[in-house]
Amino acid sequence: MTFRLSALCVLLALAACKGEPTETDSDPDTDPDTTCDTQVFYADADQDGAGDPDAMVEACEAPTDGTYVLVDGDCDDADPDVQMLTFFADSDGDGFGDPEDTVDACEPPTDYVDDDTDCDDTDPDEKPGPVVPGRRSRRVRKR
Ligand SMILES: [Ca+2]
Ligand SMILES: [Ca+2]
Ligand SMILES: [Ca+2]
Ligand SMILES: [Ca+2]
Repeated sequence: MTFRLSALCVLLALAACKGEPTETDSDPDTDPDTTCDTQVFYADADQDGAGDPDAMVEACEAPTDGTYVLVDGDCDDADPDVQMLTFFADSDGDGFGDPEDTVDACEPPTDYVDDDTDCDDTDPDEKPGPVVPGRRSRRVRKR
């Protein structure tokens, strides 16, 4: 009699256990689909080695439909000759840039232009173009 009751208890316990939801399948730590380290890939349509920052994909492995790379920074992903563009500082604001002071970017930063022909970037009056009559250039002044 005692044995039968014990067996019944075991059966009831098993039945109750079966009804409980199993947590292992929904646990993100043990789910094989999320155990890889995702990386950000950038589409490299012109295959110059630099990706388009506007066409990024987050995945475990590089997508197979097209060329993807791990580095971005391609300002023009349709032209393999163009990656970053070079801009020149225009400190005096005359619209002409200093060839000695450059920065690589896709868009010109504040006070930078895509011109490198300013002969004196501290003087807005010193710039390429017709020489103002009667004005003496500082660059030819020598001791
Ligand atoms: Ca590219
Ligand atoms: Ca390019
Ligand atoms: Ca300038
Ligand atoms: Ca100038």
